[in-house]
Amino acid sequence: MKVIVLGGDGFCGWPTSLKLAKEGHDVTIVDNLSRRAIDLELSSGSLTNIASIRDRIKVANEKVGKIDFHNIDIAKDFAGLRNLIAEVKPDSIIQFAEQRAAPYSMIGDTERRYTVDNNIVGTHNVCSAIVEVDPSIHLIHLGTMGVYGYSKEFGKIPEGYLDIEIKSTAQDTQILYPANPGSVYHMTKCLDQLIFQFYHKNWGLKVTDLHQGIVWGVETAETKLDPVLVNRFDYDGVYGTVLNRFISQAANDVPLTVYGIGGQERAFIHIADSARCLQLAVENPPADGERVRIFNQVSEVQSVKGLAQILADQTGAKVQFVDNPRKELAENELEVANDGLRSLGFEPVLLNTDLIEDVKFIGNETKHNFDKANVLSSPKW
Ligand code: NAD
Ligand code: USQ
Repeated sequence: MKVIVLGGDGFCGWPTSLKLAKEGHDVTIVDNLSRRAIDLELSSGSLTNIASIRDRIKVANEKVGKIDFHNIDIAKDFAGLRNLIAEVKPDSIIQFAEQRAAPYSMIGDTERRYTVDNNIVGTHNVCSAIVEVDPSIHLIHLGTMGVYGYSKEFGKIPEGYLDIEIKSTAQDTQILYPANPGSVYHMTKCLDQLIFQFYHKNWGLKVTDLHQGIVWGVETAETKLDPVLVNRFDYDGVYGTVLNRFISQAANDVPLTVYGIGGQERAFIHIADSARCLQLAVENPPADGERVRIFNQVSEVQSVKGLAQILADQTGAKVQFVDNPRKELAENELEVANDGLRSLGFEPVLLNTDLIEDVKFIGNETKHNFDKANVLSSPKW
């Protein structure tokens, strides 16, 4: 199949592009390299030494499969995006290209507006370009578990739609799960959902929205094929996500930074599983006329202090409880359905398996890039 991967130079997009190419799909990456620019802006960066996009593409074509690259800002260059879609004629488009860090979106006015402008306009441009060029193209969007808020208020979190009873008519129905974002970034993912509902209702746009949990790990079978293909790995207080931060901290003898009392439960998925789920979504599009399809792309639920304990047990790392810079529940219970992707063949890799390997890899390969000043760099909100 032909697949356009928007945001294909990023942490999830790069290994997904490699995986799809390895499986024989014809991949076109679109990226404006804004994430690399933010590395410079924040004076932090990937712990792994990521190659230039030019070198990545060259080696990927030699060792993995067919991958092409176009530098387009999908939020600012609508014509460029539309023309590329018309030229490539993809079966699917994967939309990773959004500003994805909650802390970054909460730094201040500039970052709040950038996150909204970039994410909402970019995602809307993709929908609009698809209906201009060919409404049968399957759009696969990366949403987030954060659209639901992380509570058990309505029981186990379903896949996008909540069963409800309307009291006045005693009617049973389903509604889009009530949005409950915890940051401007998460709010943009809630707004994306409304764009998809309308484009589906009016033009029959075929959409799969994947509400992904926190992605952890760094390497996949394909990124390991050559050092130039290595994936990025964020560890700082703005872009680093909790388990990867703990892995980098354990590898560098820094106490694990549990925010608050660590009672926050979140859903997790390994980077190789994330790429595998994208492959499943590409190869199994929704049926004609099916409503916006929503899957929870998660493997398991863990609490933050539980994760810290697993790493402490495996590596001897110390744990420190620091003031939580975020406005969020100090503790919550979370239970999440993931039947949709499982029904397509997803068999999750659970935590313990790769954890120690990742600590070793990060410890051996990246110590020279680890800067302690970037560990507690989150903004407060
Ligand atoms: P990332 O920042 O590493 O990658 C995003 C890529 O998109 C970057 O390469 C960036 O340069 C590009 N991009 C951003 N705006 C663009 C624009 N306007 N035009 C073209 N390219 C643009 O992020 P990631 O971790 O790979 O996340 C990818 C997607 O998955 C995001 O939408 C994110 O919300 C979602 N997601 C990520 C995680 C996670 O834990 N990393 C979890 C759940 C969901
Ligand atoms: N946390 C710590 N210590 C740290 C870092 C974080 O205790 O050093 C806590 C946070 O307070 C939070 C939890 O860990 O309770 C998760 O934080 P995170 O930074 O790992 O994840 P989050 O900000 O939610 O965002 C990440 C991705 C985002 C994606 C989201 C999926 O950056 O793109 O949408 O995970 S989810 O969390 O399921 O909504």
